[in-house]
Order: sequence, then C-alpha cells, then structure tokens
Amino acid sequence: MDDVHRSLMTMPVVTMIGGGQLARMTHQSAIALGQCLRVLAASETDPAAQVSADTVIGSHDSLEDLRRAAQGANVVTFDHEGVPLEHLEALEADGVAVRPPSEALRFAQDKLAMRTRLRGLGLPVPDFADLSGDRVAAREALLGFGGRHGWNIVLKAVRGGYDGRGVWLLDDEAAALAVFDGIDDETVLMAEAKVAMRRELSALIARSPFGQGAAWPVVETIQRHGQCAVVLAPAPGLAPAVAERAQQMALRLADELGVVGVMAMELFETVDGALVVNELAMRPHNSGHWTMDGAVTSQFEQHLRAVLDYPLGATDPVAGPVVMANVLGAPQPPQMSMDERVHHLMARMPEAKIHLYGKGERPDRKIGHVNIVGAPDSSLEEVRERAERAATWLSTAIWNDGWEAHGE
Ligand code: AIR
Repeated sequence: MDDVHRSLMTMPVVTMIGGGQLARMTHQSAIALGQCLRVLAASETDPAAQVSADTVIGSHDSLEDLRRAAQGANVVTFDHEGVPLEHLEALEADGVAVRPPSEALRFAQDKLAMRTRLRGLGLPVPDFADLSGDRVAAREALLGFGGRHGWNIVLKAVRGGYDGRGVWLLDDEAAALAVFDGIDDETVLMAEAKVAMRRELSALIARSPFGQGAAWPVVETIQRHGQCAVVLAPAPGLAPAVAERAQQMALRLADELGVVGVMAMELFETVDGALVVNELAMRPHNSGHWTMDGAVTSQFEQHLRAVLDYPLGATDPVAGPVVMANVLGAPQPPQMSMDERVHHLMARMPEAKIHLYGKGERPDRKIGHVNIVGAPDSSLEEVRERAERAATWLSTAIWNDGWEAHGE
C-alpha cells in the first residue's frame, strides 16, 4: 500500500444519510478535517452527491441501502429526520454507531413524543392534545381542545413535516375541522395552543458521546411562509440571563436524551419574556448557517467533531453581529442566470459570503444563503439590510433598494 492510502486509512469515514444542502455543507468541513463524507443520496444530482466522491445512491427508506451506506463507516449520521426508526434500530443491532442514537432521534422525529417527554422533564411547552388513534375520539379531543383555546390553535403532523410543511395555523373551528377531516389515513396529527410570542429564538448546541457540550450564542430567527428566512446572531436585545437559560435548557435536554451531534432547540420568547420550546432538530440547522463565517467553529465542523467524539471547537463569534439570509426560489425564476446574478452581487457587495447549494429553483425552496459578518461596531440593522439585499438579489435578480448598475 502506498503512503497516501495508508494515511487515508487512518482517517475516519462518516456516513450521512441524505444528500441535501446540510450534507453538502458538512462535506466542506469534512474536507478540512482530512475526511471525505460518504452520503446516501437519492440521486447523483442531490446537492451533496454533486460534491462527494463517496456517494451511495439509494433510499433512506430501504434498510438494505442504509446497510450498504453504513458498511465500513465509523459512524452514521443524518441530514434530515426521515429515516424510519425501526431501520435505525436494526443498524444499531448490527453494531453500527448511529449518532444521534435512535433513542434520542425519535424525539426529533415524533413531535408528540417530544412534547410529552419535554413536559415530563419540566421544560416549558405549549398546551397540546394527542389526536392519534381512533378518528372519532380524536375529533372529539380536537373539538374540546379547540374550544378551550378559543380555536387559537395549530395543527401539526406528528411526523415528517419541515420548512412549514405539515403545520396548519388556524383561527376557527371550521378551518381546523377541514384540515382534520381532509387528512389522509397515514398522517397522525396533534394540536397545540398558539403562543402569544414576541419573536422566535434558536439555541444551537453540540454534544459529544464523551459528554462534552458547547453552545453558540442564542439567535433570533425570522420566519416567512412558515420557514426560516433570516437569522440575527446574536439575538438583539436578549437579556443575558434569558440567553443563558435557553442554552442551559438545550444542553440539559441533550444530556437527558443522550443526543450526539448538533442540536437546535427552537424557542418562542413570549410577550411576557418567558421561553417556550417549539421544535427540536438533531442535526445541523438553518439557524446555525451564520456560524460558517461568523463563529470560530461552524456547526458543520462541530457536528463532525461531536459524532466522532473529538474534542469540540470554540463557539465564539469572530467579529460583530452576523446576519444570515436564505436565498429562496422566486415565485418566477428570473431570466438572468444564477451565475450572472453571482457576478453582479460580487461586484456590488464584495463582503457578502455566498453559499449556494446546487439546487433547482422552485418557489420558496431553500437554494442557498448569504452571510454578512458585521464589524464589531456595526449596527445590526445595517448588517441585516445588506444580507437581505444580497439574498433577495440572488433569488429574484432585483435589487430591493432600487439600485441599478449604470454604464452596462
Ligand atoms: N433539511 C432537512 N430538514 C430540514 C431541512 N431544511 C435539509 C436537508 C435536506 C434538504 O433540506 O439537507 O436534505 C431537503 O431540501 P429540499 O428543498 O430538497 O426539500
């Protein structure tokens, strides 16, 4: 064996199930750490399959494909929550190191199990109702729950929803019943009380099997059309004691559940300043994309460190406030090619850090993001204006401040 192969053989192999943008960006960090992330992707054109030399084409729903992808890998981890729990348990029974383990991941896959467990641990959650099981009884439970909350409720699919899919914000009985009665037999629903909130926050942490924990500054997330559009890091005007409480809640939960890797705890800050847990994700998360340019250790590197049980990296911000703005597919993809849009953005905003995922432009689909890292004395408003201007340009080929390049 030659030297290169001998040295490669000592480096770990991490398999990520799913070939989306989260796997693609994890791959970037794997390269820096001397690894090649193996991905199980549905097709060769998936964002991560485009860049990984070690792609296994297959389905996360097939145990056989999962076993092929896990073969010889040090650990198996995830870019989405969609892998059936029984397959994860089968891999674990084979002796595969599944991280996060199925015991923890099931709480990120099943919102009803998550709510129940969180409440059991004494963490603040909105009031909720279990609408699983017998449809007639569940309909009765919905009527009772809706009535108690003045129909100020949300219906959620217990499994499978993300980026606004599988969530219905409702205001009256007729709308709630229309959703409930129209749902297919496979979808299990739950109901939650709407929280009177000031804003949404995210506490992003990482935990290693050794038990080391690390927390990035708590951020504010701004949602549009039910999905994250902009992230302000750190959350402006957040009382240090509240930020610390959010971090402690996330770290404690990760410990209690045995989470390994990056975990995002999405929170509501209520109008009276309390925190309520909304969702959990046990993987790199949109609310952590700012760390790629704005923190000493990015969430993608940290996820690899954590699943491989390396010591964790520093989570400090590198400069002033950071704003991340998602590039979302426009309602009508612009005539101008993405490449030309990139040229124009680079010409006008040389400081913009561009991250594109190699995805087709479908309306509202996350196809990339832009980070603007402010100077220590920058105002958040000014940094945010730049980030949103850049992301809107990449989405639509329109400058939202009316600017037009002259002399072309
Ligand atoms: N993802 C997973 N859960 C939430 C999100 N945003 C990422 C993963 C997944 C990709 O989004 O990287 O593979 C799927 O994106 P799309 O646009 O193809 O649905």
